[in-house]
Amino acid sequence: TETGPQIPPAGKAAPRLSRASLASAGCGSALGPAVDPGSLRTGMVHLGLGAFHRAHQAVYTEDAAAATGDTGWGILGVTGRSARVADTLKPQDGLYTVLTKAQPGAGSAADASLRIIGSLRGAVFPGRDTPLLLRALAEPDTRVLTLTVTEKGYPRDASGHLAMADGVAADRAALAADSRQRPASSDVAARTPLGLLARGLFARYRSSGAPLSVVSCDNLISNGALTRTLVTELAEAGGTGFCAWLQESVAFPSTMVDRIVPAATEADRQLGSGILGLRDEALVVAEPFGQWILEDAFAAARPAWELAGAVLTPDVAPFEAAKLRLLNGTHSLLAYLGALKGHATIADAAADEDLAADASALQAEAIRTLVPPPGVDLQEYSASILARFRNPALGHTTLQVAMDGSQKLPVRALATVADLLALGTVPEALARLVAAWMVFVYRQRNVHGSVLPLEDPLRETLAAQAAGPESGLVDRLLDLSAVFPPPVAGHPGFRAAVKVHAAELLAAVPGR
Ligand code: CS2
Repeated sequence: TETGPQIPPAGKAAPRLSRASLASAGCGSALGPAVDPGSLRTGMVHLGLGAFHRAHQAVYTEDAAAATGDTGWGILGVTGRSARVADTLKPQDGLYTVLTKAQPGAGSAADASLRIIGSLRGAVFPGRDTPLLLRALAEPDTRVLTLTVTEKGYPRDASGHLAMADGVAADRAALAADSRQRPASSDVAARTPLGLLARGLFARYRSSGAPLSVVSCDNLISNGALTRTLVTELAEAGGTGFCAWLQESVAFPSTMVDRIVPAATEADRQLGSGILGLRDEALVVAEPFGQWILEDAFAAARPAWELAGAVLTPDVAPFEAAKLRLLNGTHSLLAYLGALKGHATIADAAADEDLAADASALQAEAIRTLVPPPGVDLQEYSASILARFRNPALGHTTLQVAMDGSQKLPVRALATVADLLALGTVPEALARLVAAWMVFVYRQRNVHGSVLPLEDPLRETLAAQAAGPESGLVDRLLDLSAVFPPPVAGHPGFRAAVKVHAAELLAAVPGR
């Protein structure tokens, strides 16, 4: 091994991104932000301050503000289970960069471009900032609340009703306690995003009562209606007056969001600081493509997102179904089959001819269940999705997409399976996806014997249910009613198809 002085990489020596460093570096204007962060007032709260929000809604919101000159749409971002992102953004005054990575050699645009975003005006953590957040949600200037809290952030049972998952009962008790105080002033920390939302809405009901729109941006079927149901069921603890106000004054438009946002690496941060001359610890990476389709059903003012490329439409459902089934379903297929086969990234999996054939077959099956959204050719849409997956610059890992399969499969694959079974077809590519997930859960290794960690909120349940002889694996996992709806679990033809694919994959991936 080498000895001698370690020379820090150039990127590490750069000063940290902040409003002051940006002003003195004089590199601002060309790279953004497109709005003067100092002029923005908070008009929007966002729950789930992960990379996806920073590369999607925050960018659309900034572009809308730049297009209109409206300074009323600064964002207060709320982190999930840890304070880390809030603590990273604080010394940067909420500023961060988006590193967009195109297909190398595609078109004339540079392969990587950087943009500074200034629309995030605060970042807080419910574990210590719940009282501040309840006040922010009560504030009449806050007119929009967006959420990206992932599939597991919507605790629901198989029929779409509120499930008493970890923290939900505590949040319900806290809401009941809030409702017994005047003014509502509980400083107990919220445990779940939905709990925070219900309590924030209650604080609003008790103060101004001004209308508000709650905009779910997660990959779920009818995400607006689902959010309304779950919040309303939680809100019962706040009393009937509150429930009536919710019904009248809070809108829950559905939305479809799309942008591939892989986890940023140290190499990405160094690439960014090479371009900017400043070090950004909160940099996010994204593909060039972005899409946002929103149901035009708001209760109050909203940013002019349509001026930033978003589409407002009366019915999001066909867009949402096409995206979930053709993009996310295929993504999961490449993630599980790819991870098992030893492919580290989605791009590598998509470049594997066998897997590409499986991906196209899954899309062909899914298309049979879809109504084309207005102006969309589903064949072209499918092909464009596979081209995006093949972008090697993204480095999107198969393990990142493989995460939380128990929450994702019902939405992006099993609803499609149920529709096809009802049409009298047993879908082979979808059966292969289900088998790949099962073998991923069971083996937790790839064909080379390397460990594939299982990250899933149902990890323990899955491991316990999978344990046992190989021959019964498919039957044991199909019994999990939290994942497999009865029409899928109970279909003998589908069960048999999954068994054939599982046997083949089990033979290819060695056991311990
Ligand atoms: C992916 C999505 O991680 C996953 O499950 O399928 O995050 C996907 O990248 C986005 O939905 C693209 O819009």
